[in-house]
Amino acid sequence: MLKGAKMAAPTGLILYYHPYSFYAQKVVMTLHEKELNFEPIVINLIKGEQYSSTFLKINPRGEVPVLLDNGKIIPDSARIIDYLEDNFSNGSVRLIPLGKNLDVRAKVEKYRQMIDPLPAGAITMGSFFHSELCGQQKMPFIKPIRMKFKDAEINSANNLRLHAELNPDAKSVLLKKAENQDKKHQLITTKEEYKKILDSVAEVLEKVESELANHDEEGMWLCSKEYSIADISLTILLVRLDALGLDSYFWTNGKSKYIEKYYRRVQKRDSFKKTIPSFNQHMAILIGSQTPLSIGIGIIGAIGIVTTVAILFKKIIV
Ligand SMILES: N[C@@H](CCC(=O)N[C@@H](CS)C(=O)NCC(=O)O)C(=O)O
Repeated sequence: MLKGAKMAAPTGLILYYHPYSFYAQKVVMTLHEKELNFEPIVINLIKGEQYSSTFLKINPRGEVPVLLDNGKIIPDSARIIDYLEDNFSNGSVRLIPLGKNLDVRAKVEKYRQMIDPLPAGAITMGSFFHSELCGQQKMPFIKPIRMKFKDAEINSANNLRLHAELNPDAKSVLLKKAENQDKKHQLITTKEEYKKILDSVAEVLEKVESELANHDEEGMWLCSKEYSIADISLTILLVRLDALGLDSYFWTNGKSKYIEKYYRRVQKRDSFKKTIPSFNQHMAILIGSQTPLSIGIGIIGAIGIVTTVAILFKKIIV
């Protein structure tokens, strides 16, 4: 049994996740929006637990999120969200409006199809190689973490090939992933290519801004008065861009004032507060994520992070 695994909550749902995972955040927010109990199990991506042979048996891709419903394994955020919507909507909130308004439903699907394909991993990792394009990076992407992720990105393809040799059952999946990783690395480390990725985000956000600007009713979210699955995609995208310091690239300082307003509003939702770690939670996660080696180097490592965080605190949390 994986470390931290406990008995399932009454729904029988168990979620393997990490609080910083972009894709896991979408699922966590969906679960909270639908007010579904679940047992969260953290797979420590910073320590590389996703490639433990135990976890690779659950998901040979070595990725979170993965949902377990009474033993049934469902990987991939989009599949999980659809599964929850299809199987857990009786008596709980629907995030894809059904029935009466086909236009709304089509719009939700349209925005989901537009936002979800944006490459969150490439956007995130690329920002660590082109910090001149970013403004103030925020939690959790403080300097020691950015350096750690950058190193992990540089070593990722080799690491995948190593785990492929060690885990014959996951070998072909991991080798394919390593091949894709090589291509991704090439793209994100080339500034012109990374800018093209940001252009594709800008294109989507322009459509979102004009949708929000054209709402003629009060209290509208992206597609309707009900917060939908398309809103979850948009919310988590904005959270990530903001944390990477790309908010100033895309929407702050009057660049996209409807998105700016939307982002302020969505942060007040309960599900947002339960999904996106608070400052104290960040501290606990970052300290808890130290590898045995850095703990071996001494408590200095932890103190270093706490101090860095404390120094950055005033700059970051404004
Ligand atoms: N298509 C998958 C992507 C999942 C994914 O890329 N998860 C990342 C975290 S955001 C991960 O687990 N990465 C660990 C790794 O690849 O080593 C989904 O939508 O769930």
